[in-house]
Amino acid sequence: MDKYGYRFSFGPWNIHEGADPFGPPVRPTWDFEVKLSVYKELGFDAVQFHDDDAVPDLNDLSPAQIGQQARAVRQKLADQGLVAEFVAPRLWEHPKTIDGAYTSNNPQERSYAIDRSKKAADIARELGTDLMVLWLAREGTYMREAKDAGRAAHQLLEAINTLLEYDPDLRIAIEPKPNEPMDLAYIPTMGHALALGFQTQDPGRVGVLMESAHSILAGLDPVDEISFAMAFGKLWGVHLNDQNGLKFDQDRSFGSVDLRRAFNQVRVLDENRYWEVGMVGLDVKAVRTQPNELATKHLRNSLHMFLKLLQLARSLDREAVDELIVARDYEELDWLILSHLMG
Ligand code: XUL
Ligand code: MN
Repeated sequence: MDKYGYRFSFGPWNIHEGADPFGPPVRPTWDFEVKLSVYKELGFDAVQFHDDDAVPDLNDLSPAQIGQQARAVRQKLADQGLVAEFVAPRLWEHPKTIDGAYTSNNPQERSYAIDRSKKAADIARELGTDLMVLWLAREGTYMREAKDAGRAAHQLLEAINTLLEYDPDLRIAIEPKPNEPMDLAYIPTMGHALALGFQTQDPGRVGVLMESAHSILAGLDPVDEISFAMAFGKLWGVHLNDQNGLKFDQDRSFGSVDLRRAFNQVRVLDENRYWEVGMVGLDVKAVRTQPNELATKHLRNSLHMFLKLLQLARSLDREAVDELIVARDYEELDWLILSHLMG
């Protein structure tokens, strides 16, 4: 399979048991090793990690034990010809993160979040990646009066500065999302994430990760979110997927809801030579109805969709597009794109 220089990744959570807020798992859990064994055959090159995907129960382990376990995971990756793309601290499940992590109203809980993130940075180093992704799951409010958004912005800044100081080689990509689990999140869009990054003590080491579903949930077009971040050289990761309107975060297969929007995401990534800066991450989940033995098809479909849309992006008649733009004949442009997509 020719991947045109692009590298593809997903996380162990993308092979999922199918639980939702109203029902238990419907598929058995796959061992981590079994998950690793399907990456290559599906065409993937790299693994995305939460800190505890790599080192389960890390809160109960000493730094030496964490190091040892992370090194063992690195070996398992190497055995499969895989690498780690990033590590993300999981700051949303522990009782100390009920009221937020870096922005909790409780100072001990804020320190827990920082300590946990430092451990995630250590794991990233052991896994051989310099990239940390920060999805700020619980930084936000259910009750507007419970926290102060200005103070929260400074707390987030301080947390990122602390991590940049802790590991001088670390790069941090902030993954914005407007809601879920929070009612209102503090870093809902690319603009918020970039503004925060530019204020840090080492802006050259802070970028963003764009997830299609998150942009759509914010009422924005992922295509413009990608272009905005790439205009400043800040798009260091993507979570391509799809989303059917303003409802729960669906993580649908890439391109399965809006083909034209998916085409344009691939087109702008390719026009900006994304293959030189980052991997194509696919944060997709099989729908709950999918039988266990067929529960990797969403990954296969998403990767193939990217490659098919890449061919369409590269075979688009650019001269014809430019002529229509000059003529301001945008209706004909509309038709040209639709005809190109329909083949
Ligand atoms: C949550 C989400 C996460 C992050 C990684 O919506 O997208 O999977 O991508 O922590
Ligand atoms: Mn994501």
